Amino acid sequence: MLCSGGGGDKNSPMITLYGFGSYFGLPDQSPLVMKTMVQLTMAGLAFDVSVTGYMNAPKGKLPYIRDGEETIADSTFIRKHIETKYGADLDSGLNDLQRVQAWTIERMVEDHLLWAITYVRWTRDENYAKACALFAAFPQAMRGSLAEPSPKRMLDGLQAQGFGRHSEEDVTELCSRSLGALSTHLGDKAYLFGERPAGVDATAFGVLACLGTDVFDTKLTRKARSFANLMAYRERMMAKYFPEFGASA
Ligand SMILES: N[C@@H](CCC(=O)N[C@@H](CS)C(=O)NCC(=O)O)C(=O)O
Repeated sequence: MLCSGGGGDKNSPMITLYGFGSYFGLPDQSPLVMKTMVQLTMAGLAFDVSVTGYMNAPKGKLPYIRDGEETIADSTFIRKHIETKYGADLDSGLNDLQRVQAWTIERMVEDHLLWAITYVRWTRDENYAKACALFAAFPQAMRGSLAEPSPKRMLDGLQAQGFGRHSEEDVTELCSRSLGALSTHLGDKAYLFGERPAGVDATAFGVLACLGTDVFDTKLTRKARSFANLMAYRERMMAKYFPEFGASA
């Protein structure tokens, strides 16, 4: 798939973004791959998406990108790369305090709320089969040892992070605090820091896109979908960056 950044044509499409692919009505099943898709687009960079890179992921996870001779793993380092190499400041409209706030929000979303997605997909009996179907649907190039051990790795990750030790009620309560903080911060603004999206909007969108799909229906996802301004924001970001996925994703 060739994606053209909204800002135009700063480079030839020499960047390849390695993702999982489109599942569950989303541009990619991974919030962090979607984050990077949005950030590349914000930077005006054209890119190809490949779903064949998982087995070669330098840090064992996606996303990573190949930019000419360089390989950069991890969504935060990818952002640093595109800002450094292409001079694109994704927080250009933000003052110093807002930049700090944006980083704080990003950590809350990425290092806390994001785990709710893993929890919802891999610990709920009613969702586990759907999540496993994801691996079954992976292209041959992404299979190998991946299809079997990954669910276990998700559960091990949840144990290490902590959500795996809590009841669904407790995880929902913890995530409600972060969703509430995000919702209050957003208020009635179009994006987290005003009328223009900043880098952190890509992160928040990726996670809300996943929590907002009705493919995985749990107490936690219903809670997430109850934040009307966050869901409207999710739709706004989807329409802006992935119009082909429309309002129903
Ligand atoms: N800190 C990394 C985290 C990447 C990450 O957790 N990727 C997940 C998908 S959202 C993954 O590849 N999971 C598959 C696995 O662990 O096997 C980043 O920001 O890129």
